[in-house]
Order: sequence, then C-alpha cells, then structure tokens
Amino acid sequence: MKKKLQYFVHGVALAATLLLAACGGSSSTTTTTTPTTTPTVSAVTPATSATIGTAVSITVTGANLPLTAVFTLQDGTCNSPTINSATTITQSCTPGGSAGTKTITVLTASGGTVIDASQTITVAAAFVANLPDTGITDQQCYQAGSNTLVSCSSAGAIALNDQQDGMITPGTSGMSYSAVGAYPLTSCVQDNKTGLIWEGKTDDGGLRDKDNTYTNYGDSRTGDASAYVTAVNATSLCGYTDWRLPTADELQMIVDYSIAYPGPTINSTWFPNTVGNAYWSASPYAGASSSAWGVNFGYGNVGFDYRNDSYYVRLVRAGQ
Ligand SMILES: [Ca+2]
Ligand SMILES: [Ca+2]
Repeated sequence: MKKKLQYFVHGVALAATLLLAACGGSSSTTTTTTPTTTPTVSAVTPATSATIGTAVSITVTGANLPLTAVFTLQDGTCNSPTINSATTITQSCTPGGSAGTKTITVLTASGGTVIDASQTITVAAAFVANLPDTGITDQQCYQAGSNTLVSCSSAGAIALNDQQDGMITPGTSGMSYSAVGAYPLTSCVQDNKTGLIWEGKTDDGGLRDKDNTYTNYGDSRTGDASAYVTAVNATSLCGYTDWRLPTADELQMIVDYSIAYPGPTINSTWFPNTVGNAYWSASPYAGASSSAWGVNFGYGNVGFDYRNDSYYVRLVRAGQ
C-alpha cells in the first residue's frame, strides 16, 4: 500500500514536469537559455616582465571564473592558486624553455576543460654572468726561468705550460661593454659579460672627478669612500641609488692586461678618465683590519694597503 502511493506520487510529479516542459516549449515569450555565468578571461599581468627560471606571480582577471579554475603557462610550471575568486586567479609560475611569447591557458579546474587560451606573457632570457677576458695577448706567455713575457707560440712557452691564457683565448675580444641608455660614459657603462654597471669618471672638478681620492675606513667619515658612496647615491647616478664600492675581484674584472705599465690598464674608450694608479675595493684584508684590498690600474695588480691611505674610487652596482 505504501509502495503504491509512492509510485502514484511519482507519476503525478512526472506528468506535471512533462506538462510544464510542453507549456514552456510552446511559449511565445521564450527567454534565452544561455547561463549568465559563462566564465570569461580579460587580462593577464604582468604581461612582459617574466624571466626564464625566475618565479613570478601571475594574475589572470576575468568574470564568472569557477573557484576551482587554474591556469597553466606554456613551457613553464605553476603552483596552485594563492588567490581564486570569480574575477581573479593568482599563481606563482616559473617560466621555462626559451625566451618568447608564452600562452596562458585557463582551465575550469586542474586537468579540466579550457576556458580561455587567448592570453600570453612575454618571457625574457635569463642573464648569465660570465667572466670577462683578461686581455692577455698571444705575446704574453711565460717560459721557464724568466719573468719576461714571450710569444705564446714559442717552444719555451709551450714547454712550460701549453694551456696559458694567451694561447687559449688571446686578446680582448672577450671583453664587451655598452652604454647605459642615453647616459654618457662619464656617468656609467655596463660590462656585458658580468652584467655589472660601473661608474664613469668625469674631469670636471665635481663630485665624481677622476682626480679625487678617498680613505677607506668604511665609517662614512668625511673624505672616505663610504661617504662618497652615499653622496653618489644621493644624485641617483644613471637613475640608480644602489651604487657601492666594488669587491677586489669585481674591480680586477675590468683590468685589460694587454696594456703595459703605466697603463691605465683598462679600455679607455669605455672607461674614460681612468688614472693609472690604485683604486680602493670593499674587500677587507684578512691579515689586518686596518688594511683593505685595491687594484692598481698602472700595472693591473691587486694589492692591499692601510685604510687611512687615499686612493681613487670607481663605484659599481649590480646589473640586470
Ligand atoms: Ca684570455
Ligand atoms: Ca680633475
């Protein structure tokens, strides 16, 4: 009895449903059946500042996005969304592959169907820092028992060591520099190998005149290289405020060893107003806190001296 009643109720309900469907189908005021919740994608940010191998936060904006929606990055990997709303999806992604235009594919869910694949981001190649060349020429090889430099093709040089710099990569072709935007070389110059941006020196009697010398106490006292760093950063030289004293290794990287004493042992076209003498570095001398390392552009050698001695200074900042 109870079962029969259930069937009966069901039958009435079914009939009612069919009746409603019939009425709806024949209605002259049919409304659209397209849902108002169609997900759409309108933009992706950032569009152009991603780099191969570096994680970047990417945000897709749109409307009616499912809360399960995710996106993928062509040739890259993406973490789960940190923000997921009907209008915004934010994920951390690491671009891979080669530089170029990469498609952002928005899906209904991880492994779901595609909502949109029309957005792209531009991915730049990662900057790979290299060591610049030393400049040592094919006439600057050593042979046994002498400090006199000889031809690298001589029997004596080959006998001593057949892998000398002047044999393997002679000359300065492995050095490369460029201007920084429209700034003059007396303001700044970039080493294309290391990516470092170097201060250019002036000869105008001003703050950055080539002839100015400084102590190297590092305590911001007047006349110290540390005070000079602060002063240069206050001028936003070449648009930057992160200038610093270079390490001894960094400073030696711009020495051109093809140039003999008295130098200056540097490419004077790219580094005008360089003095063939000692420039301070930020590297402390481990043997005594009263001393620090510097590079002498008369010979190109690295040496240390007392911090109260006054030498020249050329600042540097990280490139890229
Ligand atoms: Ca070389
Ligand atoms: Ca001067």
